[in-house]
Amino acid sequence: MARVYFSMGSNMGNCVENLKKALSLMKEGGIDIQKISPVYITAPIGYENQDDFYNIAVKAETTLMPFKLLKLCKSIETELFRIKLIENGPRTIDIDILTYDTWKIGSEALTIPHPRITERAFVLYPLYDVAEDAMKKAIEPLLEKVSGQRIEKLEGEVLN
Ligand code: PH2
Ligand code: MG
Ligand code: MG
Repeated sequence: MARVYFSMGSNMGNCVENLKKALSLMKEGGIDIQKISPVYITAPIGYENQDDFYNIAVKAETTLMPFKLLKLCKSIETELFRIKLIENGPRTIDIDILTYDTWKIGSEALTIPHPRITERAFVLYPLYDVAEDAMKKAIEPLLEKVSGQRIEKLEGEVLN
């Protein structure tokens, strides 16, 4: 089994429902979900002229190898009607693999660890909530650098 951390985001349609549907399709596809972070409402980064995102992080285990896992994530995005019109633009669901055990992969289709983890509050805060101690320690000093990015916990929303 490989330990995998995911970041997920939605800012089109019913975002909480989109996250729930994606999580259930991930389970069906062979991802054993162990911990889901609270939902965070976050300011869009990269392309600003769009709605706020609903972001979460997920701690999971799977026997799927990285490129099979990527394929599953993409197929779930397609199933949830994700259409890519604008780089970093609005989407019903985005499922990003942040880490896969201690693997390092650098291909055009997949970079692991995800190259922009450290720059994004919408990744770091939810990831901190589900991370193991060593990862928490690594994240702590990074939070200060993203303190300018608006992020707010959606109280009361539990996806588990
Ligand atoms: N995803 C992006 C680009 N910008 N901004 C927020 N707040 N949340 C996201 O999930 C997000 C983003 C590219 O995948
Ligand atoms: Mg992304
Ligand atoms: Mg993506």
